[in-house]
Amino acid sequence: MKNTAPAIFAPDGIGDTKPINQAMLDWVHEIGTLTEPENIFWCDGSERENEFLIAESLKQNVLIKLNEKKVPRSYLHRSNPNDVARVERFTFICTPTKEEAGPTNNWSEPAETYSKLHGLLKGAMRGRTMFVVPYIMGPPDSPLTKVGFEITDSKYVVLSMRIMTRMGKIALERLGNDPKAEWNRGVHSLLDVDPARRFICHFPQDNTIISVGSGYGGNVLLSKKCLALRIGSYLARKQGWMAEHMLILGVESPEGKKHYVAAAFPSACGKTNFAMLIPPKHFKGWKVTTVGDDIAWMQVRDGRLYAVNPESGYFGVVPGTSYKSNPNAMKSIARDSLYTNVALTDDGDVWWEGKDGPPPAHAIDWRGNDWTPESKEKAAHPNSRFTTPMRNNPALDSDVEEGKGVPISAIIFGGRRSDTVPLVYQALDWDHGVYLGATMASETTAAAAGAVGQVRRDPMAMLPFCGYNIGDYFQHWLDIGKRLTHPPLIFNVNWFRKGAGGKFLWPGFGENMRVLKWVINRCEVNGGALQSPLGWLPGPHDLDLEELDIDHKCVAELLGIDHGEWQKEIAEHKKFFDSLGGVVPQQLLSQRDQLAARFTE
Ligand code: GTP
Ligand code: SPV
Ligand code: MN
Repeated sequence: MKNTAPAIFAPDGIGDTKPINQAMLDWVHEIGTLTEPENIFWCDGSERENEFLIAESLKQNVLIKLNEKKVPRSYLHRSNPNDVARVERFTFICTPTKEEAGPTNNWSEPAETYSKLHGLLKGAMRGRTMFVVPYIMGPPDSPLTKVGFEITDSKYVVLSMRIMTRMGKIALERLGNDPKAEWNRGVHSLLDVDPARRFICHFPQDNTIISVGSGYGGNVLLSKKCLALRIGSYLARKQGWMAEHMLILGVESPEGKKHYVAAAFPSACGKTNFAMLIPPKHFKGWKVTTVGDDIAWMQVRDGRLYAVNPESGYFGVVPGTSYKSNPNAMKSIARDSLYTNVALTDDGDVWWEGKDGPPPAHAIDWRGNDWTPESKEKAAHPNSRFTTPMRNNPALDSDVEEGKGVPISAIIFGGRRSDTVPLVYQALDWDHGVYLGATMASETTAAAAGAVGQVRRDPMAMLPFCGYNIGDYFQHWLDIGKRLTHPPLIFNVNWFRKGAGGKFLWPGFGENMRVLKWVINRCEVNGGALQSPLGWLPGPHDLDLEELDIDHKCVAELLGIDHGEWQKEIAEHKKFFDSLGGVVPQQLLSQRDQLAARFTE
């Protein structure tokens, strides 16, 4: 096997912080015996360690240093061109039975899968360094917070984990020496980055993840989609909480009243942008703050839903990010950032499609080839990403470290739909809201390998991330509702509806504040709405469209409900539920009947 990650040799005092927990040490020993690394590097998350790893990564061309004046302390990483996104086809939930994984997951039998993966891992780290990365997910004093360890042979993974999680000593201290402590075991090896030997496997019953053959974020930062969502959702159901693919934002009115909102949009459908929204001029005195941009862990407290962000950094889509669309993201990634698969300019800066200003006359594209504005290829990969600490976000919410979480007033579902789905509407109650989530659909994006732009059902934006049977997941949502005396109101949004000319009808980005304000008004019980077959819809004067240059006709189109389109949509709901083979709770089936009936009233 080609050595894609040659060993590094650390001086004394770096890479030697061994944990004291014997169960942990035994596991590392076991994986070491299997993978036969040249040496073991025990990470402590320190500044000194980070500097050493960066220096070694530069030597091995894992990273390219960017111009210190333009983007201080920031680096470019180019992935293998065959490895630029999540691979849903090679992602498996390995529960003891197929039923537990359910109809929407790839399942494979645990013993067989372990044995296959151990075969692939045998001797896989020869000539490489095995890094042991301790981390926690969640604010240090949250009862939901989890300890994880990731073993990896990738320096890029270690450097990314230090940004994305609370990494190092904090986790060793939390783990302590209890041999029975609960912690997640993650094993990652690049192998030779061959798509034919690429598998991302989850063993929820063992709190274990094994990922091989990839170096791309969502496949290898095992804290994120693998632990915080797939294993997380499995644990959440067992333990009575929720692990969701949701951003969390705070919104404060000029009067100083604050609400928190969680929103589930599928991959590359606008979570990071919505979480960092800056209200337009007209909304003087309104303030939006970010708690999280991708994942929410939520629990019931005193009959309300409270959310924490388990992560400590953002792994965000780069293309389209500009001072016009998302100034807070631009400020966040102006330093201390890892860029993956963007273009490199001749003066050592980064560039991508949609960045402010004119394109550079010459650059090196994401594959390392010469690029000019005349080139047919994109300079940055459509799923190029930034990795940046949340501390860099000027709009970071002051309660981001609050262990009990922030109280959620509204949950918003949303997808990328060119037609059918209005800009915004509100569910009639919790169960109806669960139905909206369960039936939501979105056009596929570059965040996952495969065709782009195809409408598919993506319940609660969790299709690729639910670690167990989707029918049980729906039931869990319904059960949580029963425990809430003050449930969040539930909404559906669609920033992506297109007009006859194929152009987006809604300006989006900061202007989404107008929709958010209506949502908040509804939470405050002072927002007007009209009843429609779908639920509550803003009337022509309920949305604050002051100072927005938009046609009345556009607004009517955005809020319009086309009965023909909805007959088809309801038929698609039925088809989807039928395809799940009888696991859908009765309440949701009857929600569909009620929806269909409202159209005939
Ligand atoms: P993941 O990190 O994959 O989970 O993506 P995400 O849901 O955080 O999406 P993100 O905010 O990164 O946006 C993805 C793409 O959608 C980017 O190219 C954005 O520019 C674009 N986008 C985000 N918000 C809007 C919007 O309101 N309107 C339009 N038209 N595009 C948007
Ligand atoms: C997503 O695809 O939803 C992401 C990016 O947030 S990744 O971490 O790669 O999954
Ligand atoms: Mn995501």
